Amino acid sequence: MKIKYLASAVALMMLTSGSAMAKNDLASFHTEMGDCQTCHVTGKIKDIKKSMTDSETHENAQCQDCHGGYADLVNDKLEFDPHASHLGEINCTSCHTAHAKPQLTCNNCHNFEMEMPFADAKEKKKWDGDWNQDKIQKAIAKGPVETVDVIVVGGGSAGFNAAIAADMTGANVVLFEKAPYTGGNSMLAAGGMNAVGTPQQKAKGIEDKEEWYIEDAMKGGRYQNDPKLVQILAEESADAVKWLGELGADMSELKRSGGQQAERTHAPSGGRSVGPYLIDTLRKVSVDRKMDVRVNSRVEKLVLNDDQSIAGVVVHGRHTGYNMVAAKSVVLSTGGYGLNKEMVSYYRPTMRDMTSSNNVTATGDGVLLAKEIGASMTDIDWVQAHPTIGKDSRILISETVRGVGAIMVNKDGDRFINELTTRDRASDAILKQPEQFAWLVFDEQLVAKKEMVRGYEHLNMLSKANTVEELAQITGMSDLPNTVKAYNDYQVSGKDTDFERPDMPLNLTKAPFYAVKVAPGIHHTMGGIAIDTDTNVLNLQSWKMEGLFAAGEVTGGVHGYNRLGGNAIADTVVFGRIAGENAAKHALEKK
Ligand code: MEZ
Repeated sequence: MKIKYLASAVALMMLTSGSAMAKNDLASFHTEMGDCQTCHVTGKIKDIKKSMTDSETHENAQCQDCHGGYADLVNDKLEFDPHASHLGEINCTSCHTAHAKPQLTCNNCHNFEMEMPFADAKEKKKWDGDWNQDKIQKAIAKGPVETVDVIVVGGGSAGFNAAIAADMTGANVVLFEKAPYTGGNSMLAAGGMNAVGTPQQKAKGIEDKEEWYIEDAMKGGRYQNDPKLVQILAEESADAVKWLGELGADMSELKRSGGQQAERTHAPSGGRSVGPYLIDTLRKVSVDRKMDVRVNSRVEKLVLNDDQSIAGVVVHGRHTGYNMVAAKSVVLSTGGYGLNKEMVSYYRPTMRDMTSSNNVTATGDGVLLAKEIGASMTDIDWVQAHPTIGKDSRILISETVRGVGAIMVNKDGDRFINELTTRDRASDAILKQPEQFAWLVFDEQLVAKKEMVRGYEHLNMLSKANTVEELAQITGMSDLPNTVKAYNDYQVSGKDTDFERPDMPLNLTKAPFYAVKVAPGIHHTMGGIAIDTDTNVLNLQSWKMEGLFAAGEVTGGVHGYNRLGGNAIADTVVFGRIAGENAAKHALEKK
């Protein structure tokens, strides 16, 4: 599929003029219109160097000044608007980079052809993989250039929740994000957030209990979870939904994820994906509270005092270089290592060649930083394959598609498992099917309930037909008509005698009918840094490392060997908040 993206009336003219087309980087394009001052504070190189922030704050404000905000960039020539996708309101220079290749392009994850303007700059000095030990040591020797109370490393949901909680506790906080945009893996989360005992459950008359939440998470994790962490997850989950509500997030929809006894996966209304929605809400809160959030800022070292307490970090800014920033507390919230090939090969060699639904940021930085200073790891080798990643793609087909009613069948159109089983079991079952893939099949009733399915359609991932027979013919699933008939009968009787699926909210009767081809791919790294119930990072002797906290996917213990759908966002919000509050209290006590 080709997506025509045209920025604005001015950019449209420039883009279609021959000379501008040849200059597919913002710098050469804009120098034709004026001098460097068009984008930078002054036109003089030495002043530009001094004035550049790592977040390219002035430069991005200039883009908006001339072109307007994202809403002004919507163009009727677009098949769909990439600005309204899961990226949310991120810096223009995240994707359209001035002097060097952008870090983030849609083609990193999507496998359709995408024409994106100003995305083809020359590869200049590589910032991405450049961790320079000499420069780190020089920055430490020079001493801190700044002092704050709390440093949060990583700007996904755990990081934002920690930073906001620390800010509300009265600490002076800086959040460093290595990517040119915040959001991390969380911004790709689709399904929702598990919580028990919420007003949302009460309003729908859903019976649920903390004991059931704990039982489900422990059973799903093959009883390898840390029960104390799971108890906190369950006990604090309703308050976490309330806190998100107070921050402006509507989590009013409810559904059931695999391995759960009740509908407890909370999501925004209208069937929208939870991740981009939540991250946009948290970003706005950080802006309203005037918090210090810096992108293009990669923490490359945790610095300790002689007594082994936290002294601060060395951060590598894309423009400002290597600097030490002092703080009494550091929160690690860098996410998992699902996209670090070396780490996956080392810890889970059997998954080395699997696709992954993860954001390009999921490279395990926090684990590496913490290990280097002697932190202990829990279940570090447990990696989750999500059963339904779009086949030959990196796009997650949310588990909630099954939760809302889709059936899962093999290449011949036969069901082979209870669709609402846990992810490990579903993935294993798919890998035992002929050609190791499956189809999710559903009808128009489901599409009407789940807005996110329209996104899959835009991405040309769906096969679509007016009858089940026609769908069977175009996909080669010869047994599908019989399977659908049997399933519809089970749905009416409320008893699935083939696979004992516990919940069948929809039948498949309303045209058009759809199918999407899926296969397992790396989704979540369950193991990571060992923490206690206050989110203190533990060392190899299980002593807490003073001033160092961690939350979210970078930690281990919460999910055991297998995470249930909806427990990742719950983990990031519950433990992100705890980490932020405790980090702030610790720093303020030590002041
Ligand atoms: O928690 C998750 O990973 C989740 C619900 C994913 C999904 O399939 O939507």
